Amino acid sequence: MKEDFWEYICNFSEKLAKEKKLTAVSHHDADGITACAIMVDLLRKLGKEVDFLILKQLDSMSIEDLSKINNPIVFTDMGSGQYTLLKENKIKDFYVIDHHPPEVDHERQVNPHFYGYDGGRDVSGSGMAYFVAKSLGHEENAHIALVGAVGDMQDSDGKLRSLNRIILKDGEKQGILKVKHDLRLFGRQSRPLTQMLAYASNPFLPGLTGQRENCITFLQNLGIELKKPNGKLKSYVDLKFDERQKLMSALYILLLDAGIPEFVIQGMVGEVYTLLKEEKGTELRDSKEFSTLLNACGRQQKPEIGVEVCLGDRGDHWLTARDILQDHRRMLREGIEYLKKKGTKHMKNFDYFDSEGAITESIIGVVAGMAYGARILDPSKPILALAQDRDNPEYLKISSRANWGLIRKGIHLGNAMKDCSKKVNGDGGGHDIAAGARIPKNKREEFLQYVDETFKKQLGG
Ligand SMILES: [Mn+2]
Repeated sequence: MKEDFWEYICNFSEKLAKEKKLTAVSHHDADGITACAIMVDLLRKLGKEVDFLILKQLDSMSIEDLSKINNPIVFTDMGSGQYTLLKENKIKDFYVIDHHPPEVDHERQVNPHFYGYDGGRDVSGSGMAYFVAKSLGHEENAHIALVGAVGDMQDSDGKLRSLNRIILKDGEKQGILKVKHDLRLFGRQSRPLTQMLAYASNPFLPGLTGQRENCITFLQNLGIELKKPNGKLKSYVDLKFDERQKLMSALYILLLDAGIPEFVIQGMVGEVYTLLKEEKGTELRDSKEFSTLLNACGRQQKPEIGVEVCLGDRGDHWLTARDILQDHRRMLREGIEYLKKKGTKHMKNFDYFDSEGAITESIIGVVAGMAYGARILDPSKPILALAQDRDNPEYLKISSRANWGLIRKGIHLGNAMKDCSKKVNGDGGGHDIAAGARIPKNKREEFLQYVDETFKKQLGG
């Protein structure tokens, strides 16, 4: 790490450590939940009085809850982009540990952007919380920080880099993390082999995804036993080295034959991070599955359960978290079924579907993303998914998704959502490939028209 950045973190931590009582406030995704847990654990170990609060987002609505807090707040994975909002609402006593693009520089904030690091790839919110903890002598949550980085998909091109790499090395040194080059399909720990293949969506496996019978034949043809000697179904991690090799090359050939671009196939193999202190065959053993469990807790409005699991609870909270994950998966399956049945509506430059209350706003973006991966949606156009706003029935929540092919042609969903929502008195924004908006219900048609025109312009038409 750059020396001046480390020095800056140490100075920041010194100030933070002088407080007696703090409230940690964080974001409801895997990165936010892990960041919060790292902060709570640190402050407890330093003998502070600490409680925590997880928010869906820090905006003009949620900020009201914060004005009731009488002690200093420490924001993690949020706060850098909301400096004006905090000031306007007279929130004065706060610290910010974040990796999102900052509005302003101030001495009670740590943010990697000021030191030339990329908050999208080099370090996550949980990573920044980890470095604050490390500067105060606590390195024991490297594995939790890594789960946050993976949750923010900072390993999406096959490996973690830069500051994330330092965290990984710290964890390896302590014997709590192991990195391996291996198949990166979801469910390598906790799902039976056939399920891992049948539920694969990143990448979509032609002929296997969604087709359990085919998966069984596929594995049998490779001479891979589906069951362990004790009769239980095997997971990927139960396979021997040569079986893994066989399966990987068979999948590689399958995708090549189906004309899937080489770079997509390469993303299927890469670094996987194992949490060595966790029980084998559980979601907690694999960083990707762990982060999915936490995201499920957040999306199902029970992020506190995720925080407790990160803090080490393997009793009631852990059991609840597993139930939440099951519910979450069922809701996603039902969402996809609903979408399949209902189909999409077409504009010139995008497709859209209105869930009309059948899919909740908290998972509709995930459903759209999965349906894209599984080719249920036309990959040649962006998709907009409409859902009822949870907090205000007069509003619609819009989730939009695109893919790399569309980005290369000029599509930028974040810009489109931001500009078009503003025109109808809503708000919105996000990344090029995934973005969202919130608009008044009665402006729906107008908004869709604006978006169509904006995409046309983006595509150079
Ligand atoms: Mn984050």
